[in-house]
Amino acid sequence: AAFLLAACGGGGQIGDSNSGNSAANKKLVLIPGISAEPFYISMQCGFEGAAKAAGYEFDTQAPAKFDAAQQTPIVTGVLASKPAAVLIAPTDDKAMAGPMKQLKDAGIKVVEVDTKLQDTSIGVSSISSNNEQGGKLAAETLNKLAAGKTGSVLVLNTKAGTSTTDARAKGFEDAIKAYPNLKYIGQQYTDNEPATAASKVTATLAANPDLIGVFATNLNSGEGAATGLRNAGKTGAVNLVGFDASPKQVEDLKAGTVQALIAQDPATIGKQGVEQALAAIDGKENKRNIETDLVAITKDDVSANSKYFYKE
Ligand code: T6T
Repeated sequence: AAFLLAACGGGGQIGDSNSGNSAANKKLVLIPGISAEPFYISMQCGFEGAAKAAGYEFDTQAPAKFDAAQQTPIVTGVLASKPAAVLIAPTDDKAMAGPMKQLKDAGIKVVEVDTKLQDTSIGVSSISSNNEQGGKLAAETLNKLAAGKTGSVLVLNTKAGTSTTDARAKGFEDAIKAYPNLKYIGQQYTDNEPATAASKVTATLAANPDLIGVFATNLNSGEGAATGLRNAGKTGAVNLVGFDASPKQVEDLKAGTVQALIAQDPATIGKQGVEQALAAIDGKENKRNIETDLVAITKDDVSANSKYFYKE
């Protein structure tokens, strides 16, 4: 079924569907990194709006966990349904190459949205934030928040092999060197589980009582880090810079549990993904790499940046 997502609002009626284009193959499928997650829900809104406007059928199929072993059978199932194009956020920059190549070999156009493979020969286009720049922005923001104070800073990352969060950690690591008062104590992986993020923050605080900053590289690690700081009674004492802007993250920012968020523009990623898919289907030229907006939001400018808040 190709129902427009209720969360998107404005962009059509629930139950709208463009199925029935039987003459040509006019179907697009989106495969996000994980289901029921505000970043990808917002991306789905952009995807559905653009697909509908172009007169295409659309469908979204997501794994329950951000995990290549769970995303692979979804790709295989989509392959059998032979859509004209697939927009996909690969959950691993190497492990998803095989399944995605099967799509390409079957004549299905592949567009990478958000994350991408190391192998650049499978997708016709990759659309994402400049994630390395986002990591740099996080380091600059933590430095401003520290206001000259000395202490340790931690990166809470998700899973190694995720192109986006790896790039954010790298950008952060390179940039934090410019601030000698901020001692970088390395990164810890959370497996994209908020509970793991919370316990890693608590353990790091016990081992490093001088902790003054945390950069959480995505939504789940940020939501979990906020919980960890809350549990340890360190809200506000340790500056937390998160990535993404889920309703919960924005609430935490307003409440002062989180000091800054680096927000992305997932709806535009979904929309541009459709544009690139259609270009490939129509035999037009693709833009191989497309960069979408990033913005650092603090409590002071939260209302001015509401257009960046994600849907859920
Ligand atoms: O940060 C986004 C996305 O950009 C990343 O690739 C995976 O995590 C998120 O979906 C947020 O959970």
